[in-house]
Amino acid sequence: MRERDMTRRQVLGIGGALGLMTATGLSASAALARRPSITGAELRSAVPLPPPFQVPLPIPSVLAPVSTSGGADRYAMTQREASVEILPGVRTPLWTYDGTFPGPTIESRRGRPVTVTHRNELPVPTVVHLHGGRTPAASDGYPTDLLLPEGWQEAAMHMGHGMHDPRAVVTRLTRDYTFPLDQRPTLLWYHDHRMDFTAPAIWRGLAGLHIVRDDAEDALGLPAGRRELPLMIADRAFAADGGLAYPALDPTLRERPGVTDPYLAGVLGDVILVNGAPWPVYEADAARYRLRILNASNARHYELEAVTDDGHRLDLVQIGADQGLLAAPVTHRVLPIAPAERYDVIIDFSGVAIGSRVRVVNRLGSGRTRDVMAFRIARDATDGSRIPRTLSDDLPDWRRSDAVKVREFSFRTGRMHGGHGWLIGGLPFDPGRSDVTVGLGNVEVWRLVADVHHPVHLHLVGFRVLSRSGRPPLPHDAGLKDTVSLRPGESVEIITRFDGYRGRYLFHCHNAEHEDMGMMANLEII
Ligand SMILES: [Cu+2]
Repeated sequence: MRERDMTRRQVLGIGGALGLMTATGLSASAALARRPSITGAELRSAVPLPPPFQVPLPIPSVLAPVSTSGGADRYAMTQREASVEILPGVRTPLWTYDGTFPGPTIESRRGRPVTVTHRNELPVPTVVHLHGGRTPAASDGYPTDLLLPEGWQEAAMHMGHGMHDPRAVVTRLTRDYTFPLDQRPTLLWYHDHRMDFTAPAIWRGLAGLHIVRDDAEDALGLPAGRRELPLMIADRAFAADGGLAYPALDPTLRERPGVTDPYLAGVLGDVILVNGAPWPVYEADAARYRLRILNASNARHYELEAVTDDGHRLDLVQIGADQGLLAAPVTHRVLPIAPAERYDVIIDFSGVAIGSRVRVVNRLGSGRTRDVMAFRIARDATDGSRIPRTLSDDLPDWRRSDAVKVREFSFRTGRMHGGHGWLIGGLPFDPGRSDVTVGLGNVEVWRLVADVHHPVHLHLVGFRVLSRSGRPPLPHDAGLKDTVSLRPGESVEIITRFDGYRGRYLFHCHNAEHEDMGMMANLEII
């Protein structure tokens, strides 16, 4: 950050969400007591927006491997600029994986390694992280392990507020990421994770899906094939020229990180995209569907409901969490989903009148952001699917007494390099600092304490939620998670075993703007 900017921010005394609350006359504690439903500020689009439920729901294409020899699959992907029609009749320049948003989906099998050769033809360095992957550190996409574009000058490389990271492994033009995928089957997603610039890079389009399957899950009889739909939900805003609006201090994303002051708590858009289409509609059979839902938004939270034309809510039967199948189904009427969380949900349209609609709405939205997408129930159908009462029997059941250590981390606003930041344990991220060192195989309990909303993500391991502010977990905390939504003022306990691989990993807030403004920490497994 440059001195001129730091001085300006000091003079304004901006404190992000808490500063804004103070400015409106609320004390921080009063504001937290009100539990604001949104952390962040909304950008308004400058182009006319289409009516809802007109654009068909796209399904991201599945990438074909370039080779499948030796028990492993190899893929190749090019990161490049592309002009894509998101709003009907409007061309939007994006940064993409292979020319599409979302990027192509990778379908893989548990325990069968996948190597993806990424080629960077974008104008800036990138980093690929497979969110939820149990991945050796060298392929986990540490934020300074940059993949440089061909012509990038080292001297111009921004390294996080002047920090130097001697452990960074930097490559040029291409890089192989290898994923063993020795893990429970689930929906993962890959996205950019570059130091200081993750939020604007994801916003511009660098996100895609990666599904892991296994024989046991295939044998359950869940809805499959056309009746299994991935749903990547993300909000965006559009500028007058059709490009994506984003309040970056440096729109080239080359040197100066950060966003303008009103957006320090997070960037929200006024257009809700599902699989890259605005408020889409899907023509469905009157049958069960398996919805693999991902919130790929930078900062927007949702509380999803499925509402019929005559106003009643359909059950959302949760069968899986971030890290795979639950032990048994959990039925919701309203499903909260924070940035980076995934929910595996069965919805049954068999009782819905043919020709009518089921709208998926966000109870936390208002105006246009209340709608997400719709299903039009187009035809009667036979349905051989089922929802077994037992879904899996391999969930870890770590006990408090297994834990060799209990740690506490605060996730709070604060000062960073003379400006506004978001801090873990009072500190902004520094790749050169060791924050947490854990012995391989150790079980620990972590207590995570929040000021505003912070969806906290651990790399490498899944965890279970033990408690929320001293009370039992919520129904949607079931199963194995890799991202937990801390609500304003809340203290959440999680438990995990740090197994898999040794090396340098991360934990961080997945409000992507918070992440870029310091809210990450190093997790060293030895
Ligand atoms: Cu956060």
